[in-house]
Amino acid sequence: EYRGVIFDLDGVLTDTAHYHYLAWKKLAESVGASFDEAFNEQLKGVDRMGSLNLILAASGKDFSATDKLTLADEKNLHYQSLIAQLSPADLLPGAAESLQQIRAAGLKTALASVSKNAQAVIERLGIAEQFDVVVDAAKIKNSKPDPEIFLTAAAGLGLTADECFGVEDSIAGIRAIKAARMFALGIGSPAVLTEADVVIAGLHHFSLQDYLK
Ligand code: B16
Ligand code: MG
Repeated sequence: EYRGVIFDLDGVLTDTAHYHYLAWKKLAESVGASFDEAFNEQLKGVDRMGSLNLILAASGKDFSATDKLTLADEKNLHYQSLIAQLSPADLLPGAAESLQQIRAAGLKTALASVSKNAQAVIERLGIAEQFDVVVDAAKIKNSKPDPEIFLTAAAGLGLTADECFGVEDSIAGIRAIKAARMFALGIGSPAVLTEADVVIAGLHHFSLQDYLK
C-alpha cells in the first residue's frame, strides 16, 4: 500500500524546465556547442555541473576548472533572473489539486529536486508547506539517475521504497525512481519516458486511485 508520493519539481509542478532550457541554450551558444530539444532531454534532472560538463563535452573544446565555475555561475544568474517573478500562477495545471488529493487521502508528500534553487522556487509557488520533506542538492551526493535522492526522500518520510511512488518528467529522474525500486509515474511523452510505469501528459490527468496498489 502506498503511503507517500515523491515529486520532482522542474517540469512536473512548474515549467521551470523551460527556463533551465533557455539558460543552458544561451550558455551552449556562447561556447560554440550545438544545442537542441533532444540534447536538452539528456540534461533534465541532471545537476548543474553534470549538465555543464555534458554541454562542454559536446563543444569539443577544453575548459579549466575555473572556467567551468564561471560558466556555471553565469547560467545560474541567467536562470535566477528568469525565475525571479515566479508566483502561484506558475503552478502547472493540476499541480495544486494533485498535492491536495494526495494529502486528503492521508498520504505523505516529499519533494526530490537536484536543483539548488528548489527551496526558493517552491516558496514563490506557495507550495513549500505542502511537503513533509524536501530533499534538494544540499542533501545528496549523487544526482539523478542515481536513486539516492528518492531513497533519501522516502527515508525522510519514515517510509520504505515500496511504500512510495515517484513522479518525474525527465529520463534521468525516471531511471532514479526505478533504481530506487519504486513505481514511476512519468509526466510528458511515453515516447521519451520509455522506462516509466505509466505516463500522463500532465498533472491535470493525475488520479491517485489509478496508481494505488
Ligand atoms: P540548479 P529537478 C533539476 O531539477 C533540473 O531538471 C535540471 O535541469 C537542473 O540543471 C538541475 O535541477 C540543477 O538546477 O542549477 O538550479 O541547481 O528536475 O531535479 O527538479
Ligand atoms: Mg524535472
